[in-house]
Amino acid sequence: MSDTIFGKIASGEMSADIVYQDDDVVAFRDISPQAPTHVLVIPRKPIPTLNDATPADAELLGKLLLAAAKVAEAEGIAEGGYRTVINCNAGAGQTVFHLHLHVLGGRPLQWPPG
Ligand code: IU
Repeated sequence: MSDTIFGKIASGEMSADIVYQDDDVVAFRDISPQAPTHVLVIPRKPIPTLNDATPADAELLGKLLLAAAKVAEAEGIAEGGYRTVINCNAGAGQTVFHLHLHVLGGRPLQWPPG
């Protein structure tokens, strides 16, 4: 499988504005923010889409969510409200095929999303 730009960010080969990282996940600011806070949380493991996650990834998927909550707290948006989004495949707008969780907040968010 060819490496994506997010794989290169995870390995340190490419720079990003990293706000949190540990052994399993990396969180960095989106280069084209759609809200005052827009952070992407990725697993270091290169899973292309949510469809490619397996039961063996269950703990890792939980870690993505826990990291998102940690980022929200650090960004000061935990109490005001924030949204987590995983776009799965092109029809949902996925453009980078390395699983990533968007963390968006800092402004009122509409529902449903477009
Ligand atoms: P999507 O769920 O695949 O649509 O989200 C990809 C996001 O990755 C999108 O919001 C881009 O702005 C963002 N991004 C980035 O932060 N840095 C990059 O080098 C690239 C895309 I390429």
